Amino acid sequence: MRTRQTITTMSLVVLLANTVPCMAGQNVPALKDVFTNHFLIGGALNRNVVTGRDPNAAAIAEKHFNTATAENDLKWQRVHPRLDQYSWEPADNFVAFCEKHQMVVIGHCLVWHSQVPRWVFLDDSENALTRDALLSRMRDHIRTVVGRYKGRIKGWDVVNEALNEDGTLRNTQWLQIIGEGAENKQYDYIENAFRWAHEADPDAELYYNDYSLETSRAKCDGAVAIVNHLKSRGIRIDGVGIQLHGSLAHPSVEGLEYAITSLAATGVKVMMTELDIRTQARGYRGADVSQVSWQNTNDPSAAAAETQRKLADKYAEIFSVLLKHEKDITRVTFWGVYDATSWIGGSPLLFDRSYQPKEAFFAVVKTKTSHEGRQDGTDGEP
Ligand code: 9MR
Repeated sequence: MRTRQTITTMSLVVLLANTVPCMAGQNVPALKDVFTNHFLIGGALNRNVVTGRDPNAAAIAEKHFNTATAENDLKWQRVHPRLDQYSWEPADNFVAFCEKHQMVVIGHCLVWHSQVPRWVFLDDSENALTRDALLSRMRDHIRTVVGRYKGRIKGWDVVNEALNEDGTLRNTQWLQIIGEGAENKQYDYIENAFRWAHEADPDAELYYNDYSLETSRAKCDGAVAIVNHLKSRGIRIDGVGIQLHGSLAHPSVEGLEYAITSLAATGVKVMMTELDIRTQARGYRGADVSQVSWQNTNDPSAAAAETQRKLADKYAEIFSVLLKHEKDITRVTFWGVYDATSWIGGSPLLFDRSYQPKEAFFAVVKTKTSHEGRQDGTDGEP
């Protein structure tokens, strides 16, 4: 009886040992190893991944990523839903997961016009806060959140998506109330956010993060202006995140190279912080989730061989550019772990809905071999 039970248990172990690795794509090289001499490789993690409710996704993350970003749980609305209430558990779980798996932890994000509760900008009578009151609210939030993870979160997206497509500052409540419409104060909320983040954790890296920097030169120039402004005031900024929400048709090589080289020329690190490539040919192209609906994310051809080939080609093109500019690039983070975790629907990541590596995964790995081939004068073949 005992022997039979042992055999049954052993068969189960063998079965699981064969299933789980296969589900997590264990027989393929780990992306973090492939790019170990080039840049960190990471992903945005959601609650299911870090709490074990999606163990196959967690297995992909553990194997392939050496850095991770909280997809949502450090956003103001999630971590600080009410004036006197912080909600730490999900963010704590995220940080603990990263530490357990030796991942560089990235905090996203401190000051953003989206996913921020209404109360933040209102006083007790529901009137707009004064400039000083909003500054003090922002300072408390930054001190509390950055302070809690001092020494544990390596880098923060301090200000997220502050720019319009034409490179001017977006007319958010942060700008309206703190900037007071005066030109000389327009960068004021950004300056203060970076200053207070630095005070709260002097060792943390501080980033400005935005989308479409690789498609709009004017917007990229706006990001360059932010960096130069902060530097001219002696305020710490370590890097700029190019989110890189791409599509099968963009970015162009020229657009991506323009963004990388012009940002790097300011002396900051450049990182791809939210990489995905939407497979839908039509529909909304930006990164604002409020514009995304079932109609424009539904993609009946997502799994088609032609779509997957185009996806692989676009990823390969992007990674070739990233490797070419590797001296300026410190990190490449995918916005999700596998397709079912993506905000955008379709088939935008390297692992499909069954957790299997896609053609795009192998195309990305191959860019490394080709890059090394180019460097040592061979064609990259073994
Ligand atoms: O992927 C995120 C999605 O789950 C959220 O609903 C959404 C709103 O908070 O944010 C998504 O992530 C965004 C990121 O925080 C900032 N850049 C654009 C990303 C995609 O919308």
